[in-house]
Amino acid sequence: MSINYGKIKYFKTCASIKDLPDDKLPEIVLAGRSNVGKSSLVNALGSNKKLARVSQTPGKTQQIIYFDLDSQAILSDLPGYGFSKASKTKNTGFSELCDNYFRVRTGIDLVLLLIDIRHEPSNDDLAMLSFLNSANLPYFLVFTKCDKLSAQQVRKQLQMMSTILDFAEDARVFAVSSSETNPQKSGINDLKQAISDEVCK
Ligand SMILES: Nc1nc2c(ncn2[C@@H]2O[C@H](COP(=O)(O)OP(=O)(O)O)[C@@H](O)[C@H]2O)c(=O)[nH]1
Ligand SMILES: [Mg+2]
Repeated sequence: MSINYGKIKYFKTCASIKDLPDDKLPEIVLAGRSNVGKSSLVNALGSNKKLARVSQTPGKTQQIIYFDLDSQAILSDLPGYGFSKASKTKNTGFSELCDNYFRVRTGIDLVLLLIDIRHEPSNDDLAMLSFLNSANLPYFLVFTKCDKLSAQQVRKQLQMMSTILDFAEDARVFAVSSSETNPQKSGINDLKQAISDEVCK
């Protein structure tokens, strides 16, 4: 079995931990700072720029937005961490909703941790990665906005990232572009295949 990405549909929006959907289907979670490109990635995966709202204003959404992936999995777009000072919990940089999510949601099959290829990872990114390592959650590292750099710069940044980020040796790493103006959407097909392999195995 593999996922037909033409069949991604909007499913549900949740503003509180209380009304999460049931977790019968495998779940893929998108995590990363506000503005890193989570919504754009949903649209790139589905080749449909209207699926998820791409925002010009960082940190606005404090909601979890669910998409149905061909009735084979659900994809959860978590609120971005790092901007929403008002809802920060004391001990972590995550928004409360994002933080609580990983506590209550026990059946997560895969986390896509998105990091902007151009910038050094933030403390929140490091905290998130360290959490994923300690919780033993399967994850892919997805470096976004690669169209903003040359291929050579992308390679250089990936090398820099590998010295800063403590990721598992066998962790899968993707360098993608979800830009609407970049018809190649580089890296997206590899990522689609890898998600499908991971979730449908
Ligand atoms: N050039 C380029 N811009 C991107 C890419 N992904 C996202 N963006 C832009 O980054 C901004 C934030 O994107 P969005 O998907 O809303 O990020 P989110 O807050 O993580 O959901 C928007 O202006 C997007 O157009 C990409 O791969 N390439
Ligand atoms: Mg978004």
